[in-house]
Amino acid sequence: MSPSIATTDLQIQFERILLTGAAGNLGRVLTKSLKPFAKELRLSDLHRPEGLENNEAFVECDLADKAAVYSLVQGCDAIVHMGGISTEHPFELILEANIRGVFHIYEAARRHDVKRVVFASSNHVTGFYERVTTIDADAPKRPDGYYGLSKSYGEDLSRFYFDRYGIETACLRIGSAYERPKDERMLHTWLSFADLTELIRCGLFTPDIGHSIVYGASGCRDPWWDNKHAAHLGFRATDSSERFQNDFPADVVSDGGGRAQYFQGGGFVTAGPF
Ligand code: NAI
Ligand code: 15L
Repeated sequence: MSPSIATTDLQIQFERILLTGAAGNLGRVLTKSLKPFAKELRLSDLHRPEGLENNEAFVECDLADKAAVYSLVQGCDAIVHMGGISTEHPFELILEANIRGVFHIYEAARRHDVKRVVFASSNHVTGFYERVTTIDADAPKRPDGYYGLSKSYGEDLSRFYFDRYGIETACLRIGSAYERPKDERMLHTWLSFADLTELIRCGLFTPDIGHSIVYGASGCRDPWWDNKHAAHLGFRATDSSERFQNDFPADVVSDGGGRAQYFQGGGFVTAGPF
């Protein structure tokens, strides 16, 4: 299906956006906040989220099931791919949900002529950089586990689908998207829900993004990530972790200590082996 974007009084909209991972922490937020971006949101997850309104279109689907993903994507003109395992786990589980899963999403996008994807990548693609360094999207990847490796694969896969088939993707290397930071590390990595929504809006509607990689963080005092290569997306954070600064003094170990406190990936760098 070709990307049929219609102009309304409010703003440009897609006909139907697929949101995977709709039952997850971020999916439940985005089910509401992405509504203005499409005439219809098609929601999907392994299980039906609680509290869906009657008119909300939900399709139960395991991302590891190729045929099911093909029919899930049919009729959509953009995809916001949030589904998958979101923390460090044994490789075999990550393989099914994240690696096979993202492949199925892109194959389905190719088959059904979907031309725009926003992919929830992660800061764990570069989790083995030290906290004292500031990196940009051109820094070589240094995944901090199987989970980070799966997101790295998703980024490479989406690059391939752009080069070969012209499917445009915004890869969002999301930091820590929660209502508020939970520890000192998240003063650097926090992404507010409002800024997450804005980042997705930029990923969906900015023309000619090709294949773009952008770190997803709100403002903070000492940023670890420089988004200079993603300036064309026009993302401007409106929130900042600054107001939580006093909640987490720098000299209090609040997120694991040791190697976890040395590297940007925090506790992910020491999770496992399984
Ligand atoms: P979450 O774990 O709450 O939600 C993920 C959803 O994906 C769950 O509802 C789960 O049922 C679904 N899922 C897992 N395996 C599946 C499969 N095989 N088929 C279909 N659905 C499956 O995670 P959260 O926090 O909502 O994150 C959403 C996305 O953003 C994830 O891809 C995560 O890796 C990514 N992300 C999140 C960050 C955060 O701070 N929350 C930071 C960086 C990336
Ligand atoms: C992620 O990629 C995870 O999905 C999320 O659970 C958080 O731990 C986040 O990164 C983080 O780095 O804080």
